[in-house]
Amino acid sequence: MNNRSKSLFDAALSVMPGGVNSPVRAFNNLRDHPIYFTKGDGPYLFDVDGNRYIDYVGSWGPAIAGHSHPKVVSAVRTQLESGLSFGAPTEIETVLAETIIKSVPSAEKLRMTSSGTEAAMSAIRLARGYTNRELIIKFEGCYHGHGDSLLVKAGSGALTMGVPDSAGVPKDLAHKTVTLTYNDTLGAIAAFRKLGEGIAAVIVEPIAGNMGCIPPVPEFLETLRELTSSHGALLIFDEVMTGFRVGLGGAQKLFEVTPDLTVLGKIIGGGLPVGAIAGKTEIIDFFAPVGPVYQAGTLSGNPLAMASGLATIELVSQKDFHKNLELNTTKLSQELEVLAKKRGVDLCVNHVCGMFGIFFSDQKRICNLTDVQNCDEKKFKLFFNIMLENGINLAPSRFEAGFVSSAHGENELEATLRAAEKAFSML
Ligand code: KE4
Repeated sequence: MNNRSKSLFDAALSVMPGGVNSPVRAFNNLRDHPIYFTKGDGPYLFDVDGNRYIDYVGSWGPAIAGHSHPKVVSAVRTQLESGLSFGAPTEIETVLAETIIKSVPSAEKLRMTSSGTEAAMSAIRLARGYTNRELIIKFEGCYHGHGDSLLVKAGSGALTMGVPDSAGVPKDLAHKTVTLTYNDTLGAIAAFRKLGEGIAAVIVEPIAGNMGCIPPVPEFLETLRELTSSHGALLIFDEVMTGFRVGLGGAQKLFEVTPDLTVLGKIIGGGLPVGAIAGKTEIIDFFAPVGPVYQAGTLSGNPLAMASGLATIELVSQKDFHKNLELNTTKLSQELEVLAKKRGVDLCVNHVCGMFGIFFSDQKRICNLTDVQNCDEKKFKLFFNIMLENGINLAPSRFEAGFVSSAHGENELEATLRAAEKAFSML
């Protein structure tokens, strides 16, 4: 039972829009109220009614070493003893920057922020300032935080100016963003043929994690790299989700495609507020106070977040960390498909190291937002609720990815598959 979650949500509804501080947490169209958690421990979350769940949200990615990892908690506690925030340079922010730069191929310098949104919107401003151009290309189904230039959907014609994807986004600004179809390599070529010299940057999730989990098709990222290089535009990889998740060097290392700028977040803060824009020195130095592109933040490089991020990156840097994560993510994904098939349920589970996407569909490959929208929403809703009632906490939206941590072991995978078997038999 979740009586206390329900009453807490009722109270929250009177003081916060939708009772939440981020829309996806509201369980909209899924359940009459979200679950309130009080504690995380390794692969588990515990709710206010004392129920335990195997967690595949992982705070949307940061908890890659499991919740409340002792080494992360101890690093934050030590930093805490010295104070929370000084609004001044600290050694630890340089140490984290050096650590990130060592791993991420595109990173020569970086600027810290307090969220992925801030990092993405600052990267857009940087690209526009560096190239002295205004057009941005993004892809439908990719999410780069809620900066105005990135809350834009495709206009009426494929290559026309974007239209706001949220109230409050000025039309004139939305017109400067062109939204294409993810994995549509030919569409990207056509866009550059038509708009080329006006394009400041292409921003893309190299593995899309905001419409389930959708890997790039062969040549998609490579073509974006060629097009941006040959037209004087910048290529920005939004690795807020994939950075340090799919490997130490992120998706850019996995696919051997090096962008000009990389947006980071989540894991590099280990659960505390963080974001970063990394890239070539020549570009990053366009940020104030060196260059003309203004960018700032009271808590940017906050020592607590730096301590948490550094401890987390040290954990993911351990030998075979990502190899083991990949093995478990593959096992879970493949077994889910086998169990679903046995029960006559059409299921496709896309996965890359540490992340997966569940699609109720007979389509063999889910490659873009339209494919995802064509999946069975009713089945997802039923599956999500049966899994929750059986102690498995999945992402509360079919447009979100699931996350496996290093704390998820044989027992947790088996328990998850048993619950899934039960759920498939009830769909
Ligand atoms: P934040 O501003 O939420 O730190 O980061 C925005 C962001 C940027 N880029 C990518 C690829 C992201 O996935 C995100 C945020 N991810 C969502 C989950 N899909 C966060 C969950 C939420 O919005 O509550």
